[in-house]
Amino acid sequence: MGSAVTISAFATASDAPTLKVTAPTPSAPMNDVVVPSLDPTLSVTMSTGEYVQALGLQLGFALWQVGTAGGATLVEADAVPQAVGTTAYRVVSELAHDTQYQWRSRAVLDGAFGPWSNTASFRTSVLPPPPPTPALPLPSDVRARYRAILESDWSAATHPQDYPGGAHYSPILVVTHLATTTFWRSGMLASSGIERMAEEGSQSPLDGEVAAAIASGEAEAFVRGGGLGSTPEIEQVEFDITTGFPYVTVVSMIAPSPDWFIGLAGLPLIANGEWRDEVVVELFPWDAGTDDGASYESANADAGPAQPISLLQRPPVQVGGAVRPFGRFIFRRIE
Ligand SMILES: [Ca+2]
Ligand SMILES: [Ca+2]
Repeated sequence: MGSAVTISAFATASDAPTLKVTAPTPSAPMNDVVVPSLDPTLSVTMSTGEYVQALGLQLGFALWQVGTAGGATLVEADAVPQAVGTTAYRVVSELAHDTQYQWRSRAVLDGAFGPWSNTASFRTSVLPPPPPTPALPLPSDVRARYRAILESDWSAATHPQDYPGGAHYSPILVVTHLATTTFWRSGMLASSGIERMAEEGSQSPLDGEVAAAIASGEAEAFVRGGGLGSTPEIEQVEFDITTGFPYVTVVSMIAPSPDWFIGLAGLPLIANGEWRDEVVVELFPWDAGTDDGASYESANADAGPAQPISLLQRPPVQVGGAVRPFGRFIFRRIE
C-alpha cells in the first residue's frame, strides 16, 4: 500500500537504442490474458550466450493503461537487475479493474538503453471478488413454507399530496436465492426487468433474469402472487424456501407511478440456525431511477442517463418532512 510509483527515463527516452544488446522477449502476461490480481508480475527472457548477461545490466519494464478511446497512458516504468533466464517485475501501481494494459521492456545500463521488446498486453478482471459470505447456521428442516402478506396502508389519508385515482400495486413477485444473488438494491442501476416492473408492473423481462439466475444455480424459486387492485388492502402469496437458497427478494410496482416500487432485497429467512417464525418489514417507496416523472401520474419521461435505485424521499410521498411507510410485508412461516 502506498508504494511510490517510478517513471524512469528509459520509458520516455528515444526508442532508438543507445546500448548494443538484444531486445528482451515478453513471456507473460500476453495476448490480453485476464490476470488474476491487480499487481501482476511481468516477465521477459533475454537471449542467452551473449555479453548482455554482463553484470550490472538492468531490464526496464514500462506499463501503459489503454483508454477506452484507444490512447495509452504511461502508468509506471522501473528497472530491475537482469536475472539468468527469466527476469520478473512486480507491478507497483494500483491497477484498475476491467482495463487493458500494455507493457514492454528494454535493457538499461548507465543511462544507455537497448531496443524495446515487442509490446505485450493483458486485461484486469471485471469485478473485485465478492466478499466471503459468513456461513449461516442452518436449521434441521431443509424446507419451509411461508406466507408473504402485503398490508398496504397507502391512501389519501397517509399520502394526501397528488393521491392518484385507481391507486393499486402490480402482482407481487417473490424470488428465493443465495446470499450473493442480487436482483436489485439501493445504489445499483436497475436491470431491464426492474425497470419494466417499476414503470409498468410487468413480470417480464424480470422473469427472464430470474430464470437465468435459476439456471446458473443462483436462485431457486420464482412465485408470482396477485396484485392489490386497490389500497388500503391486503394480498398474500405463499412460497417454499430451502436451506440452500434461504434469501428472499420481493417487488411490486406502486401504481400509477413513474418508476416507483415497494420491495425488499435479500432478506434471510433463517436466523440463529432456525427458520424465522415471522418477519415484518416496513415498506418504503423506491425510485428505480429509470424515469424522471415527479408525481404518480406524470407522463413518461425516460431518465437519461439512468440513476441508481434510491429511496424516494421527496414530495408527493414525503409528508411533513418525513416519508411514511406505504405498509408492510409480513413473512409468516406456515410449514
Ligand atoms: Ca424516478
Ligand atoms: Ca424507462
